[in-house]
Amino acid sequence: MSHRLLETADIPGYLRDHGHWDGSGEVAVHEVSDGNLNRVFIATGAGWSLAVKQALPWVRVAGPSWPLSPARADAEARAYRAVAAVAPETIPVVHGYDPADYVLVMEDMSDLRVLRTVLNEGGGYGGASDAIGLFVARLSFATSDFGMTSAERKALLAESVNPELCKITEDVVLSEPYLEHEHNHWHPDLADLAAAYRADAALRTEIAELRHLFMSGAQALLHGDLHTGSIIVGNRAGAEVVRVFDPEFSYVGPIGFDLGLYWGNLVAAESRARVLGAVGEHAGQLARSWAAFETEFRRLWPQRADTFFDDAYLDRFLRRVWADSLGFAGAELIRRIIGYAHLTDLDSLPDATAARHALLVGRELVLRRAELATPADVAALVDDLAGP
Ligand code: SR1
Ligand code: MG
Repeated sequence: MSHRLLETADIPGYLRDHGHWDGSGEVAVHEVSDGNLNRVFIATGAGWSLAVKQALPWVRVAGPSWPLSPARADAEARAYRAVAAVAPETIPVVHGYDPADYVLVMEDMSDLRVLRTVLNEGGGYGGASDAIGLFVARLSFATSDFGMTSAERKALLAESVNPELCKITEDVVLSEPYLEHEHNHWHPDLADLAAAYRADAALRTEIAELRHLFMSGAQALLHGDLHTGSIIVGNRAGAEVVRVFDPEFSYVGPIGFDLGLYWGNLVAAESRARVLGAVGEHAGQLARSWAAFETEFRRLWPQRADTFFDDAYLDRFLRRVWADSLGFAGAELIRRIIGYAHLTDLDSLPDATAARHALLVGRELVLRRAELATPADVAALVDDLAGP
């Protein structure tokens, strides 16, 4: 049975009927849907405001021709619960989840700004990279075989499957850009690279490995779509605020997928900044997010549930996470330039110079992820491909 789809006029009644508003005074509602999949409304009353997010039975930007189960909202609610247990300051306050109509009622964050928008306008990262490193470390450690008993982990695996959203990623991120597919599109000046990448056997094999890792590498609960459009930043009462939102792609997968998506988006922002004559912060931000992640993961390590995993294994595990992250960063860059869902960072520029740079960096990150050992190595690669 299909669920009730909310329109702007339905929101006050919905909030009253579900105990989020006592029915007194006026309520103003406006729609702020921005992401590819869902609808979001902001309801404002006297002295209060709330965000109402509903999953549609299709991909919002494509419409009913691309059906998609609204059960993705269950995955989002589950992810918020998992993060709330270990890093509540990194996510919005969730006031309630209604599984019958796939509605999340959350803290209104419209006083904050999406990190991608801030960067596109020439702003800086503030403490976003430290917060992202901490977010990934806390969530991934707590939901890994290090942070849970074997039995708890099996239960987590069983309850966290998110097949339709995973299939979207397997398709639009980790295969379609390397095939002829109607979803793909690119700037005409990049037709040479799009064709070359489709014909590149070495690249395809490496992407196949990353795709298989995404499908089978059940290391920890992920956000699953941790790009700079899933991060909101600002200042409240004189304190910096960074919040991660939109975890509807959450499932148990390889930790490097979350870090990698963030890193790919750092590179895209860097490519944009350079063509606009600004100094990008990519290198420092990648180093900061990795340091925050590694420091927190190592801090938590003595709490591991299974001490057969020794310190030498931790070193090896983190090296793998590093290399996986670089590979996924490269795949994210490539799909955002020649695949289905593009980035305003690059598409809003007058030509394809920045996109070409990011596309070239993407390929090298995928192919050379095992040999790029440090953030400085990645910074050198980004510099080298920018030309003189
Ligand atoms: C059809 S969804 C395309 C993209 O939008 C989401 O934000 C994810 O990044 C997904 O890959
Ligand atoms: Mg999203």
